[in-house]
Amino acid sequence: MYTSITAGYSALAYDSMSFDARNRSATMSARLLSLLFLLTMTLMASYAGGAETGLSVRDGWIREAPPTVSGLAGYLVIENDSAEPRELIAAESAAFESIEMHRSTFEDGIARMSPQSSIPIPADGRVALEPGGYHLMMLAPVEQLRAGDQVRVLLTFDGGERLPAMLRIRRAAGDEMQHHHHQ
Ligand SMILES: [Cu+2]
Repeated sequence: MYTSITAGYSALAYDSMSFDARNRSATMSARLLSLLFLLTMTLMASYAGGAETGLSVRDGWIREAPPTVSGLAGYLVIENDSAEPRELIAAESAAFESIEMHRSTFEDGIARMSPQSSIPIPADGRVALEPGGYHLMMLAPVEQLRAGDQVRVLLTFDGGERLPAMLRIRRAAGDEMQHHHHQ
């Protein structure tokens, strides 16, 4: 029943296929082509991103924490091979509800962390997000992450460029002090 109706319909449609319809399908393939082109360019841009903007990321990892901890600390190194100082202004990941940028300080025997609106990357230099300093505060993991898991994080910089980074979950050596998210 369904098949015959469909067959009838498509025969009809074929019969009455006007120049317009054919033109539409030509437009469709043109659209598909331009979409592919765009996709290719986007991929190329993200690969070339490092070369063009001078920014690159490496050594990404996330400190494994018990499931009761709602904020995990993420670390990575961002290199800036350009003559302009740059800033990391945002980070996001499908694996977390949100990601903040924090800086840990240790003053007068008290460890604190404070939210940062950006993290500076000096010209022709690098910034290391590492324990005791800047870090990504990765909040509310969508599912529990275990050592060995990999998380994709998208970093946004002040010029609007975005760079993906892979961060692997691992235990920190000598992890006697857990990085709890502040209350
Ligand atoms: Cu923090």
